[in-house]
Amino acid sequence: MNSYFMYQPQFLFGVIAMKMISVFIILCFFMSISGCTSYYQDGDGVSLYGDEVETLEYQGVELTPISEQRNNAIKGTQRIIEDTYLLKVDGIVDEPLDLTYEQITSYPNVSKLIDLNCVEGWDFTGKWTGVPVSTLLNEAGVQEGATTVIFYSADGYSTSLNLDYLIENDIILAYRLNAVTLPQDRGFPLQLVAESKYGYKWAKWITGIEVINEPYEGYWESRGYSNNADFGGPRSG
Ligand SMILES: Nc1nc2c(c(=O)[nH]1)N[C@H]1C(S)=C(S)[C@@H](COP(=O)(O)O)O[C@H]1N2
Ligand SMILES: [Mo]
Repeated sequence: MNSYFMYQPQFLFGVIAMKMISVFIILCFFMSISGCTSYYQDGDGVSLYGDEVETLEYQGVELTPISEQRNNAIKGTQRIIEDTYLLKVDGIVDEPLDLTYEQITSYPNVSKLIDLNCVEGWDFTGKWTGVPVSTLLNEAGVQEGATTVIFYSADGYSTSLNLDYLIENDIILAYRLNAVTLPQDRGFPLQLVAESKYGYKWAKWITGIEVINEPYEGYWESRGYSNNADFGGPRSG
């Protein structure tokens, strides 16, 4: 190549084009290895979930990352819109309630380290944060003779628990899991943290709470699963 050719416009144009292509390739490389994804984990026991930071340790115990938690709903993920959501609390109460997401998340909250144990044999450990069921029941005013509370879900699922169990164990309706907003596929806006009960008592996408004075069989309970559902106890009956 002679020096005359090197100063021709075609040659200079070619060199500039080559440089631009290299810069583009280098940029693509750095974007692909940087945090330009909605979820990642690092070595510090935290990870990003959307724009929130997921906690992977609580009270000295390792939590199961949400991405590794199992999920098996009868009709798949329900999509509940926060702005129009209302939680009904009714039945034998003095004053039925319709609570917005904002109201529910404004009550004093409680955090707990609890395992969910599905009756099928899998489990995971989470940090659950939410409002005690008793807070909402006190607001509504439970009447004399009430024994049972039914939880209704957006997918037609339902389950029930004894009023005494809910009060004595300070059972919560969780709206945060591992410190992030309960994800849509995990039951947004609320999942019942029915500690020491099989997973089928952990209603997700809860839209209604009804207080009654007789036993009630929910979705799986009316299909042969134990209505008591104590973890470790009989699965059927
Ligand atoms: N609304 C609703 N809630 C539900 C279910 C369901 O199908 N629909 N499945 C239950 C069962 S059988 C289990 S084991 C747990 C699983 O909860 P997870 O998604 O937090 O793992 O949700 C429970 N809550
Ligand atoms: Mo389950």
